[in-house]
Amino acid sequence: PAPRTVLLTGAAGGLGTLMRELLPEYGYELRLFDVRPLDDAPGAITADLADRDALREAVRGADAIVHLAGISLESSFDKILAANVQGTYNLYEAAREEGVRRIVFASSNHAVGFTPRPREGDPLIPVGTPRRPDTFYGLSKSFGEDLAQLYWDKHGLETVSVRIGSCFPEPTSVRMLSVWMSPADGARLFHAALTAEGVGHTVVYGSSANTRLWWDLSSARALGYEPQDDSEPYAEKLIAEQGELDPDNPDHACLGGHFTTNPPIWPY
Ligand code: NAI
Ligand code: 15L
Repeated sequence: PAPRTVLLTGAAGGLGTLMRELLPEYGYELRLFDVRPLDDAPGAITADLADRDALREAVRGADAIVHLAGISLESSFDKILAANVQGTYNLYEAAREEGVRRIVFASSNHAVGFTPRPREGDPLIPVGTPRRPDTFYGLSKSFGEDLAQLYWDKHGLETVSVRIGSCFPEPTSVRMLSVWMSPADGARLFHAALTAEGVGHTVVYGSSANTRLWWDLSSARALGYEPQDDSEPYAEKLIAEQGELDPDNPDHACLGGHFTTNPPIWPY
């Protein structure tokens, strides 16, 4: 049966806020979890991924989990280790103990961020490309994908790892013309990842059907994902403001963009 009750971790974040609005349209009942209190949502669970008892209770009875919680930019190794590595392990262990069948894991393009971006005429980057994290952050997403594979092989817990590009209401940079995932396409992709049969551990890229796409969406489409959006209508304005991506600028050489050179640092 299709999952109904879905635990949404990271519900107070940017993507969590968008998905809280969009996923219920697909019939899901969301259970919200975040270390930041969600004052406008009665029943939301305020807890840290470090709190194993709280996690165990949060996952109990859930049909599936959309795991967005964690540090979403570069930070110190120790902070990434606690939130993204230990925290994701704690979540998988709680899910295994409580018999949850499937997790949709918010991986990131930064797990393969040092992959040179395709130039005109080059093939799109496949999901099987060797992982080349561009930060400790990207390294934690690479770990998450391996953890997901282990829990599938060893325990039969399914995961779709979504290497998200940039999911924001609108693209705001020329790079984002290639990696943008509209929020509506994000919800379409998460819905496909929650409902497709027999996913085992499947890795997909998460973006819209952008004209300037860098990666291969075929494993996402194989789940039933049919992206409806394209960043191209934003191209003229963004290129007029920022110029085309400079092939000689190292900030523009790889999928991960400036994460490869001067990554943004988490504020706390
Ligand atoms: P965000 O930083 O806005 O939200 C993350 C949320 O996780 C925050 O509300 C934070 O309070 C919570 N959180 C952090 N550490 C926690 C902990 N130890 N315990 C419980 N909650 C904790 O990030 P955003 O943009 O919403 O991203 C969500 C997820 O998707 C992240 O895992 C991020 O790495 C991933 N992602 C997002 C992309 C995007 O375009 N928004 C692109 C690629 C990946
Ligand atoms: C990510 O992984 C970040 O969480 C998000 O804030 C964006 O920076 C995105 O990648 C990106 O590559 O644009």
